[in-house]
Amino acid sequence: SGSTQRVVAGQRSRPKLWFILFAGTLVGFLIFFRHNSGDVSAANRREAPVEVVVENDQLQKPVYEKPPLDLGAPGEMGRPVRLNLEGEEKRKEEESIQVNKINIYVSDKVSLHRRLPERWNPLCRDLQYDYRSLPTTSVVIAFYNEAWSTLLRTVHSVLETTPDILLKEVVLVDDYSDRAHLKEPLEQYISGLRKVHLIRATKREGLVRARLLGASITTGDVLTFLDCHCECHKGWLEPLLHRIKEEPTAVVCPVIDVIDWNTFEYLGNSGEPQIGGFDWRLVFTWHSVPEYEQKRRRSPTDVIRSPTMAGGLFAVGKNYFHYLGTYDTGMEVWGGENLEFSFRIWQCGGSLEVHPCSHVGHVFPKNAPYSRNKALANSVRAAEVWLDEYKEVYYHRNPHARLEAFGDVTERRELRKKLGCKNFKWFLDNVYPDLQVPEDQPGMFGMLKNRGKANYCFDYNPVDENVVVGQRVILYHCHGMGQNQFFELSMDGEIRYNTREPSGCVAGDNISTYLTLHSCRKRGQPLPADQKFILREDGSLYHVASQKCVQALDNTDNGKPAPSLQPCSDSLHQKWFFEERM
Ligand code: LR7
Ligand code: MN
Repeated sequence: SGSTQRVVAGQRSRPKLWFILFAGTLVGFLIFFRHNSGDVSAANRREAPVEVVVENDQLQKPVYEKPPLDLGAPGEMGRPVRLNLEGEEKRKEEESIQVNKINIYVSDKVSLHRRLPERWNPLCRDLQYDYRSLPTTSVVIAFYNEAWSTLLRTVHSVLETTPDILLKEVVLVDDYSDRAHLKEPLEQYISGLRKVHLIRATKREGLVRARLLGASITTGDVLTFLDCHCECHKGWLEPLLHRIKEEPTAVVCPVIDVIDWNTFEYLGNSGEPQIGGFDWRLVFTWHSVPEYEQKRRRSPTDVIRSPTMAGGLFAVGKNYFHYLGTYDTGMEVWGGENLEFSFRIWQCGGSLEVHPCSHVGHVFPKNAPYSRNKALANSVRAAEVWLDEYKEVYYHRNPHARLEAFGDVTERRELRKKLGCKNFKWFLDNVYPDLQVPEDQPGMFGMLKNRGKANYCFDYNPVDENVVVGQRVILYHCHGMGQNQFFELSMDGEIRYNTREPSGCVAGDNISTYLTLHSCRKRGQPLPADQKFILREDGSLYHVASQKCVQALDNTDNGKPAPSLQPCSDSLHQKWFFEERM
């Protein structure tokens, strides 16, 4: 900072203003425009190019400056707030958690203008931007029944970290909330904030249509979406806009840091960020950056390609967003749209990236604050449009999904055709080669059932949901719901647990006799000897390395029935078969 740049004023090219019309569904809402008519016309006036020297510092000025730093204030610089409450105050705190699934009692104590600890790679500090040539953006924030302080901290953090010259407006979209503070008081409050608009849905639209409603009144070149409980770092926006200017078909996400729902501590670090993936239930997953991607990048400040996005925080060129078909408006409330959009971006010729120099914090609530039961139908829509033959792999692991009414996806399939998008196999091979692709050969997947111990199945129930490998495979009453009882025998002889990601493979050893889930080999690697099994004609499941057979055992060391490696015999307890059934 402090550098002086020579820039040519008035040279910036601006696309025409877009006002996108959504036929039918989204009519009749109220729009509150504040203080913007002057801005818009001024921005469109074209002056003859004159070479001027402008202090870059001046161009970096945010819409609002933060108030003076008070280091003693609760939560300042992202520090945790720990209150030892009793009696009435404790009760209030608990109630706020009950209602919001976030500790709003604590959030209310934290300044709406607090500063955050630096979290980007220090090399990011050296990146220079020509502010006049960057595209402008509109920030769209949809909310449903959000608490006051988390919502307004989001708004203030945008206004206080975003250079005025880059921000056209912040559009808040009220997705038909029913809380009183979001009515008149919110209108009152934002009427005092330059560049902030509020638009209300007249029925619950869900986050997809709510975001589109917000996008429809934006005037910036780039759309930047945020959740309504975020905090942006100084410098978060420039890398996103710069990348989109450089590559208009890139959709770029910030690094998403965690804000603790209970203490409002700002977590996250300046190391390599994580990227997005998914498992075969179409659940979003986080991954470390794969080696091939690290090799492709030339600097720690280069973007990181990501197969998928979490969904809430990203920037996309407005024209490109429309070219790609915005969102699937048949998706309701929450879920699925992030993977659908990710597949679409990649398969239709764009790229999805995380910029390591853009950091935004997000409050992950204690648990879901509202019903998310539309997520299944949304995921089925995504699968039906983008997965081709791999949708069977999804359905095998989510038998219930087949019964879900997902509506009509004809238009989305036509969009795919019109854009000439690539198939899902291309996506798996080229964008997400680390994902284990199940084979699902007939008769070789589903519940792995024992013939002797009737109605008992292979089951993997890790204590820690996040650690997919490392623990013992057990036997449990067959429940037929897929999930923990879904296994697959690959052509090479691995018993794979690939419902979740990363996948696990069953391994046996001579010492313990029990079976454990280990990491599967990487693509192209040889099969570890202890992971090879053969399901023989007679139903015996032969472990090649130990030359033993898998037997259903009741009297195990911990009393829980489990498969165990025993000398091969004719016992029905050594006979197994796969069953695919709900
Ligand atoms: O009906 C609704 N109407 C809304 O306007 C439901 C939600 N919303 C709003 C909501 O107020 C919020 O601003 O939409 C936004 C997202 O909803 P959240 O915050 O309840 O979702 P989430 O953070 O739990 O979920 C993540 O996945 C969602 C899948 O549909 C969305 O893509 C969210 O934007 C996304 N959030 C992020 O990517 C932030 C990082 C979390 C992760 C992983
Ligand atoms: Mn969220």
